[in-house]
Amino acid sequence: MKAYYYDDTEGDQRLDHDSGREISTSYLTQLGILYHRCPSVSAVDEIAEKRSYKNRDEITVSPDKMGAVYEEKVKMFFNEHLHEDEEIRYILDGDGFFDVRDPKDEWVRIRLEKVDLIILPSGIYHRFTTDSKNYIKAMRLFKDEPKWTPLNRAPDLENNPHRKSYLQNRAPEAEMMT
Ligand code: KMT
Ligand code: NI
Repeated sequence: MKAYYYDDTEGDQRLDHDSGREISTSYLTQLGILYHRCPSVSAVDEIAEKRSYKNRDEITVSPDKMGAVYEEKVKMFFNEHLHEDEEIRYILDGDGFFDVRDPKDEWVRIRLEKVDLIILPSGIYHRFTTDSKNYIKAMRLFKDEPKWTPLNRAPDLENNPHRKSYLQNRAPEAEMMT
């Protein structure tokens, strides 16, 4: 895992876009994002157990697996959105980027690779992309039913209870940093 500010330059979303401004894991925590390195699935099982995540599936995002719709899917994952539930992803193979908004509305890019597990809180604006290798395999954890309806960014969403609760619970220090 490596986190840094996105450089906001033109160019394919799958390029690194590394501004060189690095971000610590503790800053991610202030944004409400939890990161764990899980060398084995038993470490994932423990986290799942603690948070009552009973179910899981696996997704492979690659042209090989998805065929012609791959490019379309990758663009779709990159639309800025939030969910009314946590988004937990455990990377089984390959790598990819989760971008999340900081309090100044700048993009923070989180590079994930095999054995990385991330928990995005509900209500945080984010997006996902594969990198230039175009391959990631991830485990998706969910409580009862998969509930990943993306709510695309819109002014109205500031009234969404999950959005409000995220903004209220985010560490106040997060706004002072950067
Ligand atoms: C998501 O919610 O954006 C995804 O599931 C993307 C693939 S998981 C690495
Ligand atoms: Ni999402």
